[in-house]
Amino acid sequence: MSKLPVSADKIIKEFGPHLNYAPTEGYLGRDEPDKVVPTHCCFCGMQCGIKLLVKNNKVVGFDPWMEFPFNEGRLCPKGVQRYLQNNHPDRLLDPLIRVEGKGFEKTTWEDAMDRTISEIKRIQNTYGNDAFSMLSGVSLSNEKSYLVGKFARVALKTKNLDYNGRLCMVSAGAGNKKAFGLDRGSNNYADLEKAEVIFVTGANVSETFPTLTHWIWRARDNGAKLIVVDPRVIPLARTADLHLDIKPGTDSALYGTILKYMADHDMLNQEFIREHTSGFEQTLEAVKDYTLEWGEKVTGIDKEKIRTAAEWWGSAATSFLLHARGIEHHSKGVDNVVGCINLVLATGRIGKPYCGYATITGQGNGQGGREHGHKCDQLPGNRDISNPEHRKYISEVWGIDEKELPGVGYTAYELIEAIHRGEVKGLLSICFNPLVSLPNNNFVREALEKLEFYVVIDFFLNETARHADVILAGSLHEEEEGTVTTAEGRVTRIRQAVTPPGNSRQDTAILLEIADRLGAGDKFRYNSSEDIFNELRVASKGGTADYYGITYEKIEQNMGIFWPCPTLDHPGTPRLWEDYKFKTNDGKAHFNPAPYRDPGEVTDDEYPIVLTTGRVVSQYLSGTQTRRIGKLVNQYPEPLVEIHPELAAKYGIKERDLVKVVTRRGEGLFPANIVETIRKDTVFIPYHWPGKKSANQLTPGTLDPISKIPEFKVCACKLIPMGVKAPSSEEAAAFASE
Ligand SMILES: Nc1nc2c(c(=O)[nH]1)N[C@H]1C(S)=C(S)[C@@H](COP(=O)(O)OP(=O)(O)OC[C@H]3O[C@@H](n4cnc5c(=O)[nH]c(N)nc54)[C@H](O)[C@@H]3O)O[C@H]1N2
Ligand SMILES: Nc1nc2c(c(=O)[nH]1)N[C@H]1C(S)=C(S)[C@@H](COP(=O)(O)OP(=O)(O)OC[C@H]3O[C@@H](n4cnc5c(=O)[nH]c(N)nc54)[C@H](O)[C@@H]3O)O[C@H]1N2
Ligand code: SF4
Ligand SMILES: [Mo]
Repeated sequence: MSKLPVSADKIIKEFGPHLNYAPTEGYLGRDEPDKVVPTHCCFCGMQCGIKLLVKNNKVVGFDPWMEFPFNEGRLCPKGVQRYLQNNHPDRLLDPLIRVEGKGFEKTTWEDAMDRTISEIKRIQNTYGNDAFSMLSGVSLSNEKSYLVGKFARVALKTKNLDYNGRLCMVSAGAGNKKAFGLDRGSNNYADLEKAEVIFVTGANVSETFPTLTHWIWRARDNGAKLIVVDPRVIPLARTADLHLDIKPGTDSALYGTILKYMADHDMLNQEFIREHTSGFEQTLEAVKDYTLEWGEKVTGIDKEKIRTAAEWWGSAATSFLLHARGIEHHSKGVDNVVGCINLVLATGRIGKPYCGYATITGQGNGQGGREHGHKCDQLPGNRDISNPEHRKYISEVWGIDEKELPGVGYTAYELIEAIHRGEVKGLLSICFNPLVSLPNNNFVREALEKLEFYVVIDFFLNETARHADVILAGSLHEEEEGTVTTAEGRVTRIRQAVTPPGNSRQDTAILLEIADRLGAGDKFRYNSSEDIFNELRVASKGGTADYYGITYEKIEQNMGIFWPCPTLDHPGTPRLWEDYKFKTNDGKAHFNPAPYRDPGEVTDDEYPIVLTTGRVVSQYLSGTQTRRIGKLVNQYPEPLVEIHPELAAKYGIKERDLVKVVTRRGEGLFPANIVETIRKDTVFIPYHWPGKKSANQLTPGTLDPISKIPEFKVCACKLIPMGVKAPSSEEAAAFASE
């Protein structure tokens, strides 16, 4: 890294031509930093270790953190740019308030808080407590996630709290609870290293969890066979031994067919099934007609490929199965997850070295954030808000009467529906951008316009916040102490590198002040994040997600501790189920029947093509953070629709032609990206953009009946070629900046 001042040209290149960035002295100088803070990337569930360089209370760069055991210094394109946010010109530095006819104006904290408190009280006094709701997100630390759960129930006294993991982790969570009675990936990734077969389904690992690729490649160097299931030849599939090009929405048929084949060919671990599981007979019965021919017909995968997958999986001595949103974002998300788990249980390859199973957690704290009471039906420790014993325990920890503790509230999309029909009148959102990330967003926009009062806590003005009445300037990952739980289940320390800039405040301080001013201050007396963590430890004690034995000190000494960790002298649990004592009611792992059914919307003459949506490597979620970083924007400036050359030829579509993609809910214009790596009956659009570029204008509000996850991964569409070329990506980038 050069220590000489760099030219403005270079700065502009780094931040992108569309950002009118005035370089700060700290950045230009590249002097020795004042301090180097080892912490974690703020983005995905890998939570790679990174060292932030701080100068004059600003984050000015980074160094790799070689010692952190998971990523050993490696970072992906987002990780190496993440440091550009703390100091970013778009950063919210003051609270904003909507002034009729004028838009947003800066205001004082006192004014913003007065308005917020008086509106919360007005709405709750007029319509009842549940008419004020909260939506939250799991980029937040464990401490903040726990605090939000308590804040909604004890300070706002509302049942209506849900979180963005509802769009992400809930199918996996529900499937894992059904099968194991506990919701965590069963292994740390070190168990990949000597697995003989690695089965990756619905996970674009090289783009979405890039640093995990290394562990899979390490296994391949050791001779592992890699099976990848995806409608696209994703980068990982290019180095796979077998790629199953599945038709979106048909996963449960594939796993059922493989199970049936293994049963017919004596490839089951009968002893494990007999001793340690229940439900096998009914599960096998549900797939009794699933021949290879039937599997091929439903999934579109050549039956010989299905046979090979079943042979490899059925005969391996060690194996690891990984899945992510590709199988979970479905109205059959839970079925797909238990279908995968059935394959793991049928071989008994779990709870042993190099034998693993895991869903790959998406958001930074997607794992921890789904354990501490963020969900509408959940209390800390992954307890159940409708279970009388669980309610009693948590009420005692919180010092309230159990009768005051609200019950189950609406899930995220159902909450939007309740707002739309006028039942819920007020909303506080933190760390969530539902207008971009929820399905059918024309409907979401209508709902937001119906709110009587909407307050947002964020550090950037996201698209949903534009509909707010008050915006409270909150804090970034590196501006508060805390912990997160990585996709592996490892609880690690997030360290504060700088204080929030300008008049922005720590998220925690904002929530605590609102709680205080609503009259609940006595229940929220904390002097530090560690105080909150220590209460979380007690609240989680005895729950399935037990953090009681984890302390800040222990985390620091061990580079993280894997939960469950029930006592102070417990070392933590990197690999679950070594004792085969599952957390279900009968102590056994449960097979669950997952018979095939169609997705919520199937193709027909009017909408003949399958649309699926997802991600690209350089953008993150709704893009609020990554669409502000020039280098990441330049890498993939706008959403393209991926189309196979044969499908494109059928419509006369050429590379970068504008294509109108239409579904029953809306339409959008996207430049064509003609690629041989996608199925001929399917198109793919990444979803990181708002407004007219949003893929979620098109997606349906169909939900999984158990997890209530939206069906982002499959719907029916039609393509209308516009007969004109889209502007070049440079032109588009310049346009986007206007
Ligand atoms: N670059 C980047 N990385 C991220 C994120 C990001 O926004 N950008 N977000 C983070 C978060 S929160 C999450 S949840 C994860 C998501 O990580 P992934 O789940 O890996 O990402 P997606 O692109 O949503 O979907 C994965 C794959 O599913 C495939 N797919 C579509 N339909 C089906 C189907 O019916 N069956 C099967 N088997 N596959 C299908 C798609 O082609 C796609 O390649 O990524 C995390 N990491
Ligand atoms: N079509 C389609 N839609 C999808 C998906 C898909 O695959 N296809 N994937 C879904 C998935 S898996 C997910 S996880 C969701 C994500 O959807 P969202 O959660 O809506 O996406 P984010 O971009 O994370 O929005 C979070 C907001 O929180 C802010 N934020 C981040 N960290 C903090 C913090 O520490 N404090 C505060 N106060 N604010 C913070 C950011 O600035 C941003 O404005 O999208 C879902 N939507
Ligand atoms: S893999 Fe995830 S955590 Fe690691 S650097 Fe990339 S975005 Fe950050
Ligand atoms: Mo996610």
